Formats: sequence, C-alpha cells, structure tokens
Amino acid sequence: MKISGTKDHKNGRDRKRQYRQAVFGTAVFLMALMLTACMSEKREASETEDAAQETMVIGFSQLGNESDWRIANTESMEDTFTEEAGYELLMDDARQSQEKQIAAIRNFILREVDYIVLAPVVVSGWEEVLAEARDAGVPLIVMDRRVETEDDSLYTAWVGSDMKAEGERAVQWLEEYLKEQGREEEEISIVHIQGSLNSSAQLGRTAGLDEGLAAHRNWKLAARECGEFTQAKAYEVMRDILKVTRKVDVVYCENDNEAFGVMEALDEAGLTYGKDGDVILISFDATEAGLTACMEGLINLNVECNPLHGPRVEKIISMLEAGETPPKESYVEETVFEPEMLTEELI
Ligand code: GZL
Repeated sequence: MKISGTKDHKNGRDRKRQYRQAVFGTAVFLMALMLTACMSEKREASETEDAAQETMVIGFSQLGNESDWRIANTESMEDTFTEEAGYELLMDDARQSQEKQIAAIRNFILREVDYIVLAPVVVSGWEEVLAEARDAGVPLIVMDRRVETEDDSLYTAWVGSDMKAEGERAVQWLEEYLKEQGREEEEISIVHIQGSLNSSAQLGRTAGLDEGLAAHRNWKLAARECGEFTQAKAYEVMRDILKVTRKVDVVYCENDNEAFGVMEALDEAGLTYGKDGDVILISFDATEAGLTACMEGLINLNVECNPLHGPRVEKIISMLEAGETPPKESYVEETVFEPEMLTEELI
C-alpha cells in the first residue's frame, strides 16, 4: 500500500481542504469588509442626508451697510443663523439698491431656499417679486423696515420698530425740555436731517416731527435735507445749511451716524451743541457710539431703535417650522435715553 502515495494523497486532500477553507475564509472576510464599507457608506450617506435635511437655508436680502445700526443688524442675523445652529445663511448686501434686492430674492427662489428674510430699503415697489416668492411657496419674512402693500399675503410676517412712535417720543421730549427751559413761547428754529428717503424709518420719524411742527406755531423748520443715514452726507448737508443760516436751535437727526456728521459741521462753524451747548441735538438708533456721545452730553436725546432682530426672526421661523402661525406684525419695545440716564455699564 503506497503509504507515501496515500500519505501524499491524504496530504493532497488536506491541502485541498485547507485551500478551500482559505478561499472560503478570504471570501467571507472580503464580503464582511464590503458589507462594513457599504454600511458605513450608507450611514455616512444617511448622516449627510440627515445633515442636509437638518440644515435650513435662509436667503437674507440686507439693504446695505450704511450705518452702525445696520452693521449691528447684520451681525445679529449672522450670530443667530449659524452653521452650528443648523443653518446656512446666504446674505446679499444690496448697497442701498432695491433693484439688487429684487434680484437677490429671485436668486433665492431659484436656489429653493427654505426662507427669505428681507430688510427693504424702501417701502414701495415690492408687489411683483413678493408675489413670485409667495407663488413659489417660499415663506418671506420682512425685518426692520416695512413694505407698503394692500395685499398682506405677500409676506408671512414682519418684525421691527414703530418708527412714527419713535418720532413722537422725540417730539414729546422736546416739548417738555423746552418747557423746562422756559422756552415754550420762543421761536424755535429746527433743522431736520432725514434718513434715506421713502424708507419706513425716514417716513415714520419725519411724520413724528411733522406732527410736532403742526402742533407748535413757534416751531419753525429752518431746513430739511436728506443725510442718507450716513455721517458723510449729513456733514455735507449740515455744512451747506450753516452757510445759509446760523440761527439753529434744534437739529433732528434721523440716526446716530447723521448726528456725528452734524457735530463735525457744527464744530467747524464754531457752534456748541448738546447738554451745555447752544444747539439741541436729537438722534435715533441708540447705538453704542450714539449712547456714548449722549452720555458725554453731546447728544441731548437718543431714541432707541433696536437692531437685534436675528433671534426675533428665528422665533418666527421656529413657529412656522412647528406648524404654528406667527403674529403678522411684531413690534419691538423701545425707549429713549438722556445723558443723565447713561453709564458705561449700561452702554
Ligand atoms: C431703522 C433702520 C435705520 C436706522 C439707520 O430700523 O432701518 O436704517 O435708523 C439704518 O441707522 O441705516
């Protein structure tokens, strides 16, 4: 009996079995590897998909960066709609152009964003593009300034300030201040530096002053020019006004940056202003710089206009996501500041 042969044969059979086992084992290992890879790929895909599902895309048409207020407003939106919080914020700076804002909204519609937020540079001319957003099923939230439209189905909600009430607060303060000074019968010469024309901020604050002018025969409008909510433009127009008249008792500036420009022009003309000055300076926004100037007595009254709308817009979106109906209009509570009310800590 051929042991060796048998042995060889047996060895051969063993080797074949070992080979089959090795092949089988390798196959099982490879299949397990592939399965693991496929599962992790699936998991990754689903995670990515989940992430994609969770990330909410917000198209934000900001009107510009003309003032400290506007910059704080933009920062509030950027601080709220962060990647960590599950958002992708697409912000477009229109640099004061309504045309650019309309183009931005159309672009957001094409990109199928989840929500559009609009800070409208002016009140009119929005019907067509807002209807396009509505008809595309993209909820649109108006923030800060307003759009004037008969059809309030054109936007989902608005959040901001009551600008006319801000103007009325300034006028009420001026009435009381002049009374305390024993000047309620004296002719008061008022210079009015307006914000960007046809913006709801300008329209509201101007309406407040106009009510005051109508109610006080001794209040005279010495000049009314547009300062475009900027320091540079307000300086220019105030400088030119002072070339025509130096009889100025009050300057009503529709935002802090305009007040800073007016201060430059008054300094150049050698006129004093503020708490201990000849000219009463009224301003709006109560930005950090504006409140500091007020605390220093350079501005007699600073009317608050709160820019921190990011969280307020997010609250509206959260309600909509939860299937709730947010208020159509949400007004921000605001106050006014005089020098003696202010400290470093408060600012
Ligand atoms: C007011 C806002 C105005 C600020 C200005 O809500 O729209 O625009 O008062 C800003 O500072 O430029």
